[in-house]
Amino acid sequence: MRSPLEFIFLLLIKGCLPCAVNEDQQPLETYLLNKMAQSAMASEALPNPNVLLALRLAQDHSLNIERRLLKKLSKDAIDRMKNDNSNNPLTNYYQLGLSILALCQLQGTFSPSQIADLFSPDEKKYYLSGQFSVDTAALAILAQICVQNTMNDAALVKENRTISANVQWLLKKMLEHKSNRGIIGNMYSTGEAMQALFVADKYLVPGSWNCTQTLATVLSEIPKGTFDNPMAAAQLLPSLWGRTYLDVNRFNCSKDKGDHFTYFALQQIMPFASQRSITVMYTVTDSYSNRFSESTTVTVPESSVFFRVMEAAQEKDPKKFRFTYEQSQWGPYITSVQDLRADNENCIYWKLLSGKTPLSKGAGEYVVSDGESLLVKFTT
Ligand code: B12
Repeated sequence: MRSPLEFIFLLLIKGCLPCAVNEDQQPLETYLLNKMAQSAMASEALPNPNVLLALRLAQDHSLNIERRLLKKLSKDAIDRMKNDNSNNPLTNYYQLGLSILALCQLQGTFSPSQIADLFSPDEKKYYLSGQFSVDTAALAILAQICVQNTMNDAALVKENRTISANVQWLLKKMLEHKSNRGIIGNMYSTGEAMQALFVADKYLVPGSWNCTQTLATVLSEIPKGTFDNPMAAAQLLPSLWGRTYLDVNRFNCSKDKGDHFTYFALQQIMPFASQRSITVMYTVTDSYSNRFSESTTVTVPESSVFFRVMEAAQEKDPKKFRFTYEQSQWGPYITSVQDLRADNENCIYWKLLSGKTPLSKGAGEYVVSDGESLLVKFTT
């Protein structure tokens, strides 16, 4: 028998600190938190629910920033509903996971047996563009564990067993995509994957994941600017505190501070205005129905992003290189080239590549190099 004190101690370790940044690593986390909070306060920024979740899960809170963001989000949701007649169909399993997670956290009604079937092992559900999507698997685990935690009815043995089997399959697949530095999928899926591993730790094969190694690797990327995109920061931060989306309603750790968030405006480092120009090769290809393939070379200032290359090509020859985009939480999402539109429901989209390698960042963030071959490809 454990003493009550021992029990509370274990609960504290398990509930608040499964594997989290230590005092020495705190400046990295503070940098990211400030970067994200700064974006939330920028008047032109799209209000981002992931940012609000991350702020809520932080140990240091600014209730003032949270309140202002919540107000912006509510207004944005109403505006969207007024302007959108498309019913916003769910187009992938990541979104299904997100919706079920929200429903479960808000005590909505759902059928555990349908959820157990919905997330059954099936490669098609968890693959995007021919690649296993660790992000999708992570959300499916978080949603199912949330549902499982609400199932205290003894009659639900079968559903419980199915969910356990689904989660075990997803964990195995996810860990097959772990690099030897501890990255799960890629840099941008690792934060949510860590959350999934935290909540499903009872299903983990002992020794199959070294949390400290993963944490050290993602932390080492922060100074390189890898997570400077506020959405990337928001998806990573909760795992740095050892917390998850399942904690949003129930975290009440004694270390949490009410309104002591030391928000400071980050010094804006103005990028050195380079005089140098670089030349890149740019191609747009419809490899879905093979209607066109056009190439050109464009000259742009050094340190330009992919989007700048697309604009330069469009200016040079709008007939061949005209394109459209939509502003999203991750930045500009390319929706069409030469009027050929991406189709979310059928998973046909404009893919970004450098040579043959798909980019892990969007057009608004990927910095191009001299002599690089850039490709925008219409594909499934
Ligand atoms: C589903 C998905 C896709 C689908 C989207 C269409 C569909 N069928 O729904 C497809 C496969 C087409 C796709 C494409 C790309 N994606 Co994607 N995608 C996702 C995923 C798994 C879920 C997004 C989602 O549904 N969110 C929930 C809904 C409710 O929010 P939403 O804001 O409405 O979501 C929309 C946007 O996120 C947008 N979108 C999807 N991916 C990307 C990527 C970028 C850079 C932008 C600006 C927008 C965008 O499409 C979503 C659906 O409409 C995320 C994972 C994650 N952790 O966020 C990766 C993710 C956002 N994608 C990523 C990337 C890199 C891309 C590509 C740039 C890949 C490439 N080399 O071409 C392209 C975008 C190119 C372009 N045209 O601009 C990265 C972004 C990382 C970063 N730092 O920018 C993520 C985080 C995956 C990862 N771990 O690397 N994606």
